[in-house]
Amino acid sequence: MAADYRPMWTELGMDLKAHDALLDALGKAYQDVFLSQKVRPEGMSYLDFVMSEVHGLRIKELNDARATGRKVVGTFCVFVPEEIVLAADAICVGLCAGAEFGFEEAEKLLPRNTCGLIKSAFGFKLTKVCPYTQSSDMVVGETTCDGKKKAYEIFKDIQPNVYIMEIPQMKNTADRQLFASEYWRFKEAVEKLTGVTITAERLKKAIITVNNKRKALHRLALLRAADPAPISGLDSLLINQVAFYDDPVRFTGAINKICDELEGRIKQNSGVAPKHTPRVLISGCPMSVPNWKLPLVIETSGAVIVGEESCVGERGQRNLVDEKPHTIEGEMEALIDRYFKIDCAVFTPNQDRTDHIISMAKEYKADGVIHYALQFCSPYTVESYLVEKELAKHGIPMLKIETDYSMEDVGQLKTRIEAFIETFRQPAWSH
Ligand code: BJ8
Repeated sequence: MAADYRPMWTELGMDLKAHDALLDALGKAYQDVFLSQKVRPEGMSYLDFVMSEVHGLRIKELNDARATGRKVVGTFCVFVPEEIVLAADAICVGLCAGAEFGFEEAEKLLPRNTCGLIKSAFGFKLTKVCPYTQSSDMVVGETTCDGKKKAYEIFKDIQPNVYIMEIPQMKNTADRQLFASEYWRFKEAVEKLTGVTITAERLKKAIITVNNKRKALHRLALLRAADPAPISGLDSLLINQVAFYDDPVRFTGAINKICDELEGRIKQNSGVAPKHTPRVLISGCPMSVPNWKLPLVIETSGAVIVGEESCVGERGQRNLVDEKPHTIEGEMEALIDRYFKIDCAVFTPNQDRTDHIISMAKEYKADGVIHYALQFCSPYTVESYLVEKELAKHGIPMLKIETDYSMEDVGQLKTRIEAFIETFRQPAWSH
């Protein structure tokens, strides 16, 4: 980090000693996981910079904005509409955490058998190491899985201004009505927080900004259909992770530049791994920074990841908001339409998700799917049975992985993943 941010972190109420330990671990992991990769696209230097300043410059930007009266809204789920936040001139940041940090503290408030994502969010808050949570003027929780829904009741004790948004569990007409009313209620809450009235013009601008970000991410996703793959799954995941923190306009520009570079690579038939390298699609729970364990194991076991069916990936970013309406009612309807399509495993039934996994596997020419569920995550572990059954009908092999944030099972994972990859590796003579 270029500057001394310690006074800023102190002002945010952070524990500098614990934070130093976290940054130290994060820096080492980043070096080992990302900077050691070969033939990375040059454009990834933007992501390296963002990550080196993820607790520095970006936090300064947030707090400079707050000093001028703008607000920061922290979120844990892709059901929270970023467009509404942006339309009120506020800033939206993701707060999910992907490290086993502060678990001991978290387990004083939560049962041990709570998923790592929830425990990590609590751990980061309780040990005062997350400058994003500390900078949030409002934190939005949602009634998705039972773990999150109940944990927010406790989170309210340790974080000011937690707002709960109700998300239905089915997709019938009555559910959509509830969903729509919750979006209108959220709009009002954001207006109250910011003192800004969200006009049709403001919302239109925000819709276009977020659509442009999604278009850039989708452009990147489509380029990964090429063989050889022009970018690693690790770098693509990192891009999807940073999408939750960075300024959306700046981020979109940087990702489009990476895509230009990748198009050049594809024309030259060059990539990050040789042609015919086994191709894997990951599907399941979201992976937040610095949860890079599984992709690292996969890509150091002889395969390349060509897509992520995940909220930190295509499930979270696909489908654009219709830009045609120009009344506030029409724009809100368009937003609700887009978000109501998200096929999270908390919904029942959830056939759309399986259909999407199959279409992604075909589009990105994946040889197999690795289904990733965080330990103790009922929605995704239970749904994996039906996903596997459907994929089998289409001749797509699937490996189920259930793991957590610890590194203890890396050896065991590697053995299982290598064996899975071997089942579809093409013999060299067949190329
Ligand atoms: S829309 S996937 S971001 S809820 S891993 S906390 S489900 S027990 S994260 Fe999610 Fe929104 Fe759905 Fe996406 Fe619960 Fe499972 Fe933990 Fe999870």
